[in-house]
Amino acid sequence: MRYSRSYLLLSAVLGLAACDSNSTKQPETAAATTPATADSTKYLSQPLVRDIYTADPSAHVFNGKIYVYPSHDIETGMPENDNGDHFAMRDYHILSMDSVGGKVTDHGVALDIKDIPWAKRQLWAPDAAFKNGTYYLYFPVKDRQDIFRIGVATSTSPTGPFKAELQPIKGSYSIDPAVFTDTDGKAYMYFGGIWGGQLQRWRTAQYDSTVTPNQPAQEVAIGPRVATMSADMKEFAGPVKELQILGKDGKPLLAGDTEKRFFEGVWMHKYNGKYYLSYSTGDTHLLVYATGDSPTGPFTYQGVLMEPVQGWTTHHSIIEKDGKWYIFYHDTQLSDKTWLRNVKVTELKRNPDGSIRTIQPMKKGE
Ligand code: FUB
Repeated sequence: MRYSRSYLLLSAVLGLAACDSNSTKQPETAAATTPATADSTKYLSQPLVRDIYTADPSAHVFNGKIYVYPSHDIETGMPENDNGDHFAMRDYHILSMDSVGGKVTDHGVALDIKDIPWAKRQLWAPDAAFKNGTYYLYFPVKDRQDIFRIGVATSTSPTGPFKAELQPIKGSYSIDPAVFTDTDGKAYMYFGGIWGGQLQRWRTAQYDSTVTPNQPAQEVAIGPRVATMSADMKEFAGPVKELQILGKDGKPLLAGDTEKRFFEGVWMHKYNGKYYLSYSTGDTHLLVYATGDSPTGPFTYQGVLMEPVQGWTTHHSIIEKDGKWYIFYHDTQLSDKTWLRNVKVTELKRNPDGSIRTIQPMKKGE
């Protein structure tokens, strides 16, 4: 992910020195750091929690209850750069609620980076799954070579604590895992993110750190990856494949089509037998979606799901609860800082043909 503009300058001007990178104290004062000028009425939805900073919400309904698996943003004082080094998260907290709009519980630390034997830094956007009495937490984190890999941890409770496997998932790379279990019981992991998410460095089976983030505009855009999960949900059962996303003209989206092409934060849901692949366009700040007839595509671009939020970009998930559909996402309402985000939820509405109505996360006139 990202990528600075004004914050690079601001950090330099303010001389933001590195503070204790292990500290988890500072974010606990999120509400207190809300900018004095913040006008909560300009946002479509309000933060789900205010005592910690949270981002990248992957929501699931387990046993009739909503669980949200977010990143836990913290202030580490790392200068902002295009690698996303300032997103130096160190643990996960899981949130739960009986219904949207109900009381939200923060269940405390569910997994700490110090308990992942192979991890070096940056616990980014996680996801979760449930199978045969076990809950699985999937997480991207940089290994000792500073290469993002995806790990898995298990628990008998949806809120943890989770115990990490000793090695990352074999053959995994890049960021933003999203695990989707189809109606036939087959599970798939979707993943990937360009720029700081390193996906462009995996053009071949070998990691190549020399590949620059920006792809030539005329090339076919790099696609998100998918792999089927093994029966125990801890490994890939088959090869990792690149997903094809086509324009309405049937041709693959190009790298220069930055308002439509995949950047990061993929999610899959199924509605009326169709597969909806949604993702962030990153540097153009949109959430968009494409549909297909199979969980592995090809997918055809359909349109914008959500207009830009306050903050550099957002990251989302989509669930159904009690006959309604909801989208969880984040913005920077509480801090106005790109690396200190807060998760939110709003209803997702469809047209009779199944197309999704575009959500405007800031109220009109703002
Ligand atoms: O939270 C770190 C990264 O920011 C995520 O992995 C991306 O999707 C973006 O939200």
